[in-house]
Amino acid sequence: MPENVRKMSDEEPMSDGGSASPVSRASTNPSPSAELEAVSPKHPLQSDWTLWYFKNDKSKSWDANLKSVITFSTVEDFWALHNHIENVSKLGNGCDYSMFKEGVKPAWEDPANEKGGRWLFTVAKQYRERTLDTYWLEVLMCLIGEAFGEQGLIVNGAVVNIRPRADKISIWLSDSCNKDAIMAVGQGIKNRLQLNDPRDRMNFEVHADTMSKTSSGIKAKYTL
Ligand code: MGP
Repeated sequence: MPENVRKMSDEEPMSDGGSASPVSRASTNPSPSAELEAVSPKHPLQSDWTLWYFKNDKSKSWDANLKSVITFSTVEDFWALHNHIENVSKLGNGCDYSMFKEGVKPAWEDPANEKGGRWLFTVAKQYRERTLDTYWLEVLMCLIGEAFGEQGLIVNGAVVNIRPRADKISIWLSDSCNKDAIMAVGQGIKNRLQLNDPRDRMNFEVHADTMSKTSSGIKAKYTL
């Protein structure tokens, strides 16, 4: 495992109780031996990615609850990570996973996000067991596979929110004005996840609107 990839077990926020820990499914260290790596080198990704975990601890601020877990840069380390952590459907209510390009924090305030927005869709609670894990994995594969070509340069990352009413998956973009690129990414996600039912609506929301939203909610800039 490259030196910049920290082991999941090194992370302090993963070890205490409360909401489900994303590492509880792990029983062995999946990193391949040095010998195996020498014979069969790992396949580098186009970008390095960081997994983040948000733990719903009401005694702490939003920012204090958000922790980076691990950064990876190869296909093999992505799968090792995926096999190592808890499925999203098993996380506790109020928890999130985020995966963002290295150096970008999954927060509106990050300079890479502040002028951007997100494609958002909800997954009804009754589909958490059946489809949420598959949707999230497909979104992650679109990200690490840089599946949107040139238009995908505006992709910063993705977030899954586990919430009591309905779970949410969003793809965060650095831009909220370049309609062609925004629509291409949104349509790419819809196609990949086969969100073909008219009820499978995706909304593009500008982060600046989300930050200042009132209880009445916000108006989507685009829909698909
Ligand atoms: P949420 O976790 O994105 O959605 O935001 P949730 O829990 O479904 O709530 P809803 O308001 O969308 O119905 C919940 C709260 O977390 C926000 O109201 C903010 O207080 C805080 N929060 C969320 N995000 C993504 C950010 C962020 O990027 N920066 C800061 N400072 N706070 C955030």
